[in-house]
Amino acid sequence: MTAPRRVITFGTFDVFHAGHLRLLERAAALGDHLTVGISSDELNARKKGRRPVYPLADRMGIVAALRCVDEVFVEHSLDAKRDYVLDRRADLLVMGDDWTGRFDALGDVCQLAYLPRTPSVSTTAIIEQIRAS
Ligand code: C2G
Repeated sequence: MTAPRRVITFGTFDVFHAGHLRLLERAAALGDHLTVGISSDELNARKKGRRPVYPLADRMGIVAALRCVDEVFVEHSLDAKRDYVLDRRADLLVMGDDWTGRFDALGDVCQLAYLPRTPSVSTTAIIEQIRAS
């Protein structure tokens, strides 16, 4: 099997941290072009019950500035993944393993990889730590 050329991944990337970076670096290493869908503020509110700390424009700017990322776009809906994958001509969809199995239905249009999350770091834990200090 030849290595997939175009990789796509999705996330909120709020209060950007080393777990996010490691996921993006590993996703990029699986192909030679990485597209990242960044959840809109409204989508994050629906997914996690709160608006992100960093607004969409800032989250997009941070992710777009990374050496391993080639392009970013706004992810408005979890249910539009098939369209996003086809529009961006992605060969491989990468997600952290907290999403394992969730997008298997897309197996007819792209390959799928669920990578292990980096332990002991999360946006929620950082927010709680700052709140408690
Ligand atoms: N991640 C990780 N290790 C961590 C924290 C996050 O590998 N310690 C990964 C997640 O598994 C995800 C990516 O980093 O693949 C982005 O994380 P979030 O911003 O929390 O993404 P999420 O809000 O779950 O959005 O369509 C899917 C969603 O938009 C994913």
